[in-house]
Amino acid sequence: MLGFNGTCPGPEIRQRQNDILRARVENGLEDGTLVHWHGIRLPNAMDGVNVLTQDVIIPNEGYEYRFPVSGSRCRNLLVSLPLPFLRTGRPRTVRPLIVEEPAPPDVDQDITAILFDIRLDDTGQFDMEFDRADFITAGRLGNLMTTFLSSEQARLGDHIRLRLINPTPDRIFEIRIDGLTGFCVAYDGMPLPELVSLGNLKLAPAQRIDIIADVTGDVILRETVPSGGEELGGIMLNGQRQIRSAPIAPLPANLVPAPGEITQTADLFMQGGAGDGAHGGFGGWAFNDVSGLPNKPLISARRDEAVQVRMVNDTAFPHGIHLHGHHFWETDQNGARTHLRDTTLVAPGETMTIVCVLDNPGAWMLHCHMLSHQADGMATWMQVS
Ligand SMILES: [Cu+2]
Repeated sequence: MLGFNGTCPGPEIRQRQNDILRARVENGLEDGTLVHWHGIRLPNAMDGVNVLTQDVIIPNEGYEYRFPVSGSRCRNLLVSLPLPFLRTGRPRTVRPLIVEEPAPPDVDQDITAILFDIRLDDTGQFDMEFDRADFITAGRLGNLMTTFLSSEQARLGDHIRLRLINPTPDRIFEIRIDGLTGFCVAYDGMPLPELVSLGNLKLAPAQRIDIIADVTGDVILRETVPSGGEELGGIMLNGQRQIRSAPIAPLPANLVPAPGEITQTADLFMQGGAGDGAHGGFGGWAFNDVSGLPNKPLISARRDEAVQVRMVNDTAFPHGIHLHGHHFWETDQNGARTHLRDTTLVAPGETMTIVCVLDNPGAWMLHCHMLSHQADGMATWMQVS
């Protein structure tokens, strides 16, 4: 397997909002690699995307990433992903990067929960087999699911923050959490203006959910679909504290510019997959009849333009579409803006229109975050000048 600093997932990085993050990457792999700082609003040159922003770091060479995290704009809970990956069947690896608020909410424990999905062979080793069929269906799903929790003990009555991250290549997690009474307070690092109840939770690859809740029993994460309750990990009770009655409040909002008049609209037709015909380009998946990064961007915008992308999923599989360097609004059927996210899950047959203020200059990837689909061509980009 690949790892950061000897482990997978790698050790957590914690930064305060507005701090400068400096990360010296030494490539000890046999292949070129990069680090992408998913969900962080950063200068384009630091985005870690081969072709668009940076050449790969070759074996035995290093590179220093350096950027502020990130004005008052970004409070993202996120993962970093070395590329390239997958065409060889090898996974990329991840580590959490937690960006703390200047005045974080008062909790007894701040726990990171990394959902994990891996395919092992019959000897228990990482399965290196490359199966073409995975890439043109739901992706390279594993046969072992678990959760890496930064703490596995809590007291009855503890007031905790739980940061759920789905850094898996292709697995959509549908889960519920027993033993917690509380609310979702942020999606993809963006505070929710209103608290959302803790029911069934769904996380596409690369999505994150922040929860603030009281511990009312053993905290067990369970898969709801498809298994109907398989245990993914837990936080066990080891005592009791006096239950406090402090209400849970929404986190203070991040400063994201509200969109003015929409100046450009683009359609993004998702195509390909098993059973579909061929499309232009190299792979089994395509956007707008091009598989792989097109020469021209989907949208070329001047800085601060508000744009809209209508994403049409005519394929037989769900896709989690991610835009780099920005967050965007999902919209409902009436066109009203709903949640700010950086990755949106679009079900088969569904159309999702997103609205985004393109206020970060550079060339930014827009791609399916099912990494098997991305590796097989489901990627485009936006140019902001
Ligand atoms: Cu996809």
